[in-house]
Amino acid sequence: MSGTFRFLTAGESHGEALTAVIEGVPAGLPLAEADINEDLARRQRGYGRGGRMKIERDQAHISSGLRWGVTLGSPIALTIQNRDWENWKTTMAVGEPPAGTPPKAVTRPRPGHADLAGAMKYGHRDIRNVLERSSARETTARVAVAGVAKRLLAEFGISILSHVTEIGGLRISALALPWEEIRSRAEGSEVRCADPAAERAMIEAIDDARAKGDTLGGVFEVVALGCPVGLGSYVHWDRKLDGRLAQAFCSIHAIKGAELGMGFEAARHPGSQVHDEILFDRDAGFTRRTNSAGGLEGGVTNGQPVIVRAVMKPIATLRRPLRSVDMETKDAVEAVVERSDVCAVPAAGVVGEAMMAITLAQAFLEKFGGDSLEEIRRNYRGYQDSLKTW
Ligand code: EPS
Repeated sequence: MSGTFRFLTAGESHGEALTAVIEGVPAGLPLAEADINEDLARRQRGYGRGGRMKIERDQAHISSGLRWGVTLGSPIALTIQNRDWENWKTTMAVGEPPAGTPPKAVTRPRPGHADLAGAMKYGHRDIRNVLERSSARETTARVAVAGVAKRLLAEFGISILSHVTEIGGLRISALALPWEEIRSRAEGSEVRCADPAAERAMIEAIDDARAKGDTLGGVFEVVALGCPVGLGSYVHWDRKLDGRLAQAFCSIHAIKGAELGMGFEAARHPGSQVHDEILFDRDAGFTRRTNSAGGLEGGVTNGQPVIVRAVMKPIATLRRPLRSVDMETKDAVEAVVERSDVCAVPAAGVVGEAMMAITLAQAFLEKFGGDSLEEIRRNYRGYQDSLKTW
């Protein structure tokens, strides 16, 4: 929420709509709802999703901060309707409780979900009051916000891609491919995986988990191309960009860890095999032989692609539920079964792109910020020119 590009989201999973307000978008940025809607559609796809995605057709409606397709510098408000709301109007009414017998309270918490801790924290006797907001449906609003961040970054040649590297313990082989090839393969894959052999195995594993009433997690990788040197800082813990990215990724639902560049693998090699040797070329300037650092040294971007991988745990709603305890009766029971996905790792990759875009847009505006796109462009150009004579 902090930083130069700030946003808040609101909305329950089966409420009327998701809403976001974004503050800090410069004036003069061309922006259309279509810039946002493409990523909303990408987030809805992916083999392993459940029935809900057949109902929703997520589309952002922008209601402020734009005039004639260009940002004004004022807050941008956007809304995404929940089509499923039609089926939940009574259960999720914001006004008076429904007449007659109310919908039964949810009292059987799911292990791995926010259900029990959330209910105890907020004093809710009906877990529905927790699960509606803790649902990953909220990521729809984040992806919409990131559509604006991505639009801004694109003005400066920064683009973001993602691909799935592991589902249910099945990993891709090493891919010695250009990033653009990985991007286009992932976009053409039902599990957003660039390795066709692994893709087939992942799809089988998802089918198998579905048949068993189980769920699967995995790992996705997000890569930002075209970042200038110097986003983030080494001078304070809360300005280090690697720390900020880790926080942003771990804030995504069901994410249990994030690694940067070589990540945990760096622990298994000596320094001589980990650090990226520095080269100089008259035309290209400073370059690196490798990118184990994932584009970040000392919490600062170094001009290489910024690479983050995140691990998503298997979804907590199991069709063959785990044991739990009824919050009211304290009886041993099976956890509640809500309609859900078998595997949402492909979708989580798109959400990862969103958190990368938002975090980079914040860092970008801290370094080059101005009230208008033109002002930012001047700041950016001046800095880039200064580096040429470095
Ligand atoms: C979710 C449960 C499912 C998922 C949902 C996340 O929703 P429902 O209970 O309506 O079937 O589909 O994800 C989304 C709605 C979405 O847009 O990603 C949960 O409990 O977290």
